[in-house]
Amino acid sequence: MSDVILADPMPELFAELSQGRFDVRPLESATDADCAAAVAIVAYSHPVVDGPLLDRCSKVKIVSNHGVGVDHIDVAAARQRSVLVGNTPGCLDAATADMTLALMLSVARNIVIGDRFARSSEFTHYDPSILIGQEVTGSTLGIVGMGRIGVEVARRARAFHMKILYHNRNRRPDIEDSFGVQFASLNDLLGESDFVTLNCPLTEQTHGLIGPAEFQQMKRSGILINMARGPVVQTDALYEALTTNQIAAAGLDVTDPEPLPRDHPLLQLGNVIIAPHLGSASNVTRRRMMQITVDNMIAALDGSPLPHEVRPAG
Ligand code: 8YV
Repeated sequence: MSDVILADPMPELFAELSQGRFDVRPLESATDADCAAAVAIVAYSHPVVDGPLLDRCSKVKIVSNHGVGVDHIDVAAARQRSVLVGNTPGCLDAATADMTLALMLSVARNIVIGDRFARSSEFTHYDPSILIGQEVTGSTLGIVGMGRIGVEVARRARAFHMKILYHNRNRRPDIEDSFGVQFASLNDLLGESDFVTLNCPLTEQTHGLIGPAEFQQMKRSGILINMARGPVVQTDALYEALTTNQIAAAGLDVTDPEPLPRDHPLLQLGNVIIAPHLGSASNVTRRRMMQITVDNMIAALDGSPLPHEVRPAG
């Protein structure tokens, strides 16, 4: 009999890359029998994997996360139960940075609203006075979170001749010279940037990082891009900032909650673009992510070191 894996993300790709070796049961609706039989959990960024779930899964050796962010996994609880945790760093940096730029450009240059207008019956003649956006080239970009993805965003922003500020837990002298970026306090970054992009992980320190005081600090013409996790931004404060001209617009790849309730007022605003968490969603990247997810899982089941192991913070 093949080993039982509790998994939800991309079942066909998982089966292909794991060569159909495993008997896969859904994680989100796992029964006690599924849990008791499982040797691994393949998680992704939503369903919570915590101590009580792991207690139901006494044979599980690894939680292999399809993605880099592990804020939904209680890594310390896994460690206490001798369960390994794996993730997929590195392979999704380019795709997520591409999406960061895509959202910046789309918000700044009215791509979504322009698309709706161009398809509508109202578009009867070319008018050079409509939908005039903000110039991206030569403007100032503030990157919050200068990890691997932040670095890739900076690399792309340089091609747009942007002045680049960054804020990070630790200063990164290694990249300040090579990428021409300048370290700034969060307040200075917010006050000076035309675009603020969030590319940090969700941690205790970044939970609710952008709230009323931070929106007050931003330029009125400022554009916020959230590529991190929804809870890094306080949703009510974001709505307030967008409706009282504290900031000009926002591009959100993630929201809190995700998805927003279908009647949430944020969904009615014309100055926000929302993507359904597409940061790493390119064909090449999703395949690489799944390959690493499978490699981590098989390594743990074979008792070998994980290609990418997550250890508890601290
Ligand atoms: C994925 C992500 O969308 O890597 C992450 O942390 O948020 C994304 O790349 C997610 O993990 C879905 O599997």
